This record gives sequence, C-alpha cells and structure tokens, in this order.
Amino acid sequence: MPKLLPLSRSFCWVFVLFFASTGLTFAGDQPSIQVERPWMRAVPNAMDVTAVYMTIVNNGATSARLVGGATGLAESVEPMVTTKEGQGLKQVVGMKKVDALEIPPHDKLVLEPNGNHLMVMGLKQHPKEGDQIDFTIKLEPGDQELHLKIPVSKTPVK
Ligand SMILES: [Cu+2]
Repeated sequence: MPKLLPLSRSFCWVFVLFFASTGLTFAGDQPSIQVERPWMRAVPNAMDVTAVYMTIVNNGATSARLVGGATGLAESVEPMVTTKEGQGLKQVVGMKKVDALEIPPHDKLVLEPNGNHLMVMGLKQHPKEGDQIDFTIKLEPGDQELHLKIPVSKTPVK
C-alpha cells in the first residue's frame, strides 16, 4: 500500500461544518469518515475541563480509530470511556483515558454524555452557548486530521 502524502498535498482541507454532517473520503482503501452532530459542552468559567461529542460514521470497508483531538482553547484533548463499577445505589461512574476509540467498518462510533467522549482539558477560554469553535479530530490509520467547526451547547445538538 502506498504511503499517504502529507495532508496539505493530498487533500483540500476546507470544511465548513455547522449543524449538517460533513464527509471525508480517504485515498485508496482508507476508511471513508463522516462526522455528524458534533458539539462541545458549555461549562462555567470555574471549570477547566469539558467534553466534545459527535457521531463518527465509517462508510469504508476497513476499521478506523479516533486517537485524539486538538483545539486552541485547551491544552489537551484525549479519548475517554465512561466506566461503571458496582450495582444499583452502589454504582460508581467514572472515566478512563484510552489510546483510541474504534470506528468499525460500515458502522459508527457514538460520543455522547455518560458514554465515550473526547475530554478537553486545561481550558484557556470558555466559549458560550451558540459559539462556534475550531476543533480537530485525529484519526488512524494514516495519521489523518479532520478540521471541524463545532457549536458550543449546554444540551446535545439534534
Ligand atoms: Cu473524560
């Protein structure tokens, strides 16, 4: 399989994303990825963490992995899963960093409150509900970056 060219040479990275979905077709046999309903949770100024949610659809025949993200608003972005331990009233809900979240072929990865998410840590700014922010997701294989504009909201984007 030929090595992919650097992003700037192999793709035209102009994405304008609001509430519609956007698509990215990888070269050759790479996965074909679509992002739907991305949003970042609006948080009070006292908090220095938040999370980004979206559905990532893989229309390709091979598996893809979400390995991270980036935004100028924060120091780091990491994929996390929500963990549950114990039963009933004793159940403790937490979260844990993972190296990657899988996006199976012809399937999707759902990032949602109380589930998988992209944790945004070390917030330097606190965008308000209704703002649009620049946000990059990082995918494997091929060290791909997808640049998105995503809305800030207190509640899930429909
Ligand atoms: Cu988290």
